[in-house]
Amino acid sequence: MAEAARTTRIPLVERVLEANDEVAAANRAQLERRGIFSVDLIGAPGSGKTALLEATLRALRGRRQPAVLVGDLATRRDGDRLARWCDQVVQISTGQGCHLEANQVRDALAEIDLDAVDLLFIENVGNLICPVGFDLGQSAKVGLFSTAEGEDKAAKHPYLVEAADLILLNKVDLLPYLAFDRSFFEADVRLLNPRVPILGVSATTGEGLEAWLAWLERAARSGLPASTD
Ligand SMILES: Nc1nc2c(ncn2[C@@H]2O[C@H](COP(=O)(O)OP(=O)(O)OP(=O)(O)O)[C@@H](O)[C@H]2O)c(=O)[nH]1
Ligand SMILES: [Mg+2]
Ligand SMILES: [Zn+2]
Repeated sequence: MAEAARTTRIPLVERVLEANDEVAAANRAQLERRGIFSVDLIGAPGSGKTALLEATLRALRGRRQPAVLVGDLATRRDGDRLARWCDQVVQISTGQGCHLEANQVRDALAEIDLDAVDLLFIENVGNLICPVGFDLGQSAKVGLFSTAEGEDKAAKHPYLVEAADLILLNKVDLLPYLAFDRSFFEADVRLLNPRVPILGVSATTGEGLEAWLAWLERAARSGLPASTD
């Protein structure tokens, strides 16, 4: 009995991921055809994804034509915050869903005037685990950690660190008040992903923002190898 249950369940999960991958590939093709560089921003609840995007959008005014998709289980609060800095924001309500899926991104892209966009940010649902497994069609995955979560969170979330094209450590302004050893955090990241850039930032004070913006510009210009995992 147990054996039969196992053999029926595994193919079903695989089919879900395969279907997601097909839609993600179509999203990627659509974005690449238009030359739109896209970032899937993945981080824990409260790590500062929206705050970082607010600061980023503010800095990019007049320099770029961004759009933002933001996923949340409930409320439009993040969408409302981001809409202060960007004309094209779509809030995706996931209900009980703890990650974004490619079909939600496809539907949200249909709400956007893509002719007026050259950079797309996707704020994933606050969660360090399953968003990693769902390709959305993004050009790059950015893993956002914050000092307030503790220095062990990279080691405890290896799949995000391995898949990330960039690791951001937010809330560095809080370091003087926390028992957070930045060298421990960075050593854990290095073990999992030896070449990934690690940038310390503060969405609140703006520290490190220029380095993050420079990474974005470089990645958008060179077109990072599209991340598909
Ligand atoms: N001190 C400090 N606080 C920050 C920083 N970035 C964000 N915060 C605060 O952290 C809290 C959470 O920030 P959000 O931007 O809402 O975090 P989020 O990751 O978007 O959260 P969810 O969307 O709910 O997963 C807010 O109170 C922010 O003001 C930072 O760099 N330094
Ligand atoms: Mg948010
Ligand atoms: Zn999930």
